[in-house]
Amino acid sequence: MKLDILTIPNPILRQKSLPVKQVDSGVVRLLDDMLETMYQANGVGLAAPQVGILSRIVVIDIQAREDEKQPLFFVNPEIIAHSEEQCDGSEGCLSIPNQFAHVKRFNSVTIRFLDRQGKSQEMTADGFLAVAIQHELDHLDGVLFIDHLSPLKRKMLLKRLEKQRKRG
Ligand code: GNR
Ligand code: NI
Repeated sequence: MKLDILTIPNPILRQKSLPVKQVDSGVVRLLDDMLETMYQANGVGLAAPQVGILSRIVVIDIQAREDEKQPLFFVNPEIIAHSEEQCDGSEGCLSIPNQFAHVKRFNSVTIRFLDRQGKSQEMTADGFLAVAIQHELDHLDGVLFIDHLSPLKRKMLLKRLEKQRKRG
């Protein structure tokens, strides 16, 4: 089932999500609904608070090709290590439509999480996957990519969003 994606300034996006107690059938259904919603919106990641659910649940698929889908499911993800080096890449967010800006992130991160079967896993990611993971984990703490910008850049981006919304 496709879910509705919340956009700023919805206050739910600013709340902290709670850990999942058990990966039960309800959580699996949410993971699948989030994946469907993300694909339909042409996103590469989606966090549960973006669909109004304050649980620590994330889906990611950075594979662009339709015939080579590589969905990743993360429940209660935590960064347990990261590189010293940082990189700078352009980011967007389905909750901040059509706005992009450069954000500094760690080059590589190691995360611990529960998979779709409820099994504890660890994974090290770099490149764009590492960026997507950090972007999604931020959502679970009510943090958006615009929070990493200078106040001036954030203000300009929000102004652009307002203008775009008024144009319809
Ligand atoms: O679709 C998305 N693209 C994207 C591009 C660069 C860095 C992060 C992302 S995640 C975003 C989808 C989204 O808003 N996830 O929370
Ligand atoms: Ni986002």
